[in-house]
Amino acid sequence: MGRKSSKSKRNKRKNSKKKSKSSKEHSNSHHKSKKHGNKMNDLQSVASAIKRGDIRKIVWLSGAGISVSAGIPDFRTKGTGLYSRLEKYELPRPECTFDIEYFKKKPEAFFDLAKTLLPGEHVPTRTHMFLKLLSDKGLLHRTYTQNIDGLERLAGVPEHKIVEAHGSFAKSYCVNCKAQYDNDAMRSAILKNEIPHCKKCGGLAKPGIVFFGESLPKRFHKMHRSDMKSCDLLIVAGTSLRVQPFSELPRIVKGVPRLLINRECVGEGGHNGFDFDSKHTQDVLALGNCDDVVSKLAELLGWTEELEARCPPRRERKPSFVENVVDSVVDTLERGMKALKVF
Ligand code: CNA
Repeated sequence: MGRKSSKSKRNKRKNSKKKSKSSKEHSNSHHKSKKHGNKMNDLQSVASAIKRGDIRKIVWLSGAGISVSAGIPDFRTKGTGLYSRLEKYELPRPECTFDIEYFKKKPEAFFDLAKTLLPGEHVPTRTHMFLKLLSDKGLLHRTYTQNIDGLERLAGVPEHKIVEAHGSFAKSYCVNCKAQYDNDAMRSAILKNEIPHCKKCGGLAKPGIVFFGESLPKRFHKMHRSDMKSCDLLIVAGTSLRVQPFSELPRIVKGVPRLLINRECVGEGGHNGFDFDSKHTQDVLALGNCDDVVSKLAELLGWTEELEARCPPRRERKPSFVENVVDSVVDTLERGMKALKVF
């Protein structure tokens, strides 16, 4: 099945944006967990079920939102999302950057974005470290990520627990003859703004990330159904759930709680979409930044110290090129003003 961008029927909640700002959990006192026999209506009830040992097999689905605090913009957030930066390429649609047919004709936009997403330039976020903590506690069964930044691996989540649904930068190949392309050469080309070409046939080379129109990795197809059907809690974090088939994964999960952690409400409606309102639902909505929500969840679980111990100290942010230029212009002006005795 190819990767598709879907214009589905999400964001029906007209007020979801307003709510997202308030970073509040959605509460519904009628929610009842069939499997766990307890009300499942907020983070507290999810934490209590984990503490009681009712939840032991968690599947976690991620999107770009979990890496935003690492300094990697997501795609669709207005103003800061990567798609907003692509205007100069005059793409028919921003998604074309990741469209295999478009890439073959105009690879520049993709390689421009690739630089921002290249692994090795960023450190895992608090949310990644929470995933690692769940894994260390034997609670994480699997994480399916749409991200291509490799931050789950870097956080130390074991490889067998990760499904990189949209591939990764770990391997590169030629889109024409499919020969493998040297990964160091790919990295260096991306950093130097060069377009890499196959040494054998001269075709375009690209990293092994999955484009629209390409198949998802075999591992995804092999594992997702049994994982979704056997978990006893699904957590979905930092995704707009707009890319198929990934966006369908939460719909396979039935009869167990599903927790959505996101800045906005997504994935509602249709067959077994999220339903945070009906009295039979076991779906829990925690609106807000992933890092804040996982910190709260860790607190409710009594894991704050363990989470802190795993989180790297916050790095000093290096000033950007523009900030350096502005600083030096201000310095020069100040020196000039002093010389002229303006102040
Ligand atoms: P998206 O469509 O950009 O959606 C991101 C979602 O996360 C939106 O709903 C945001 O509201 C939400 N969000 C943003 N920041 C936060 C935050 N701090 N806390 C909570 N929620 C937040 O991205 P998707 O992942 O849904 O789209 C799938 C694409 C994006 C995949 O194919 C990825 O390959 C691709 N992508 C990956 C990266 C990465 O690897 N880090 C970065 C950008 C895009």
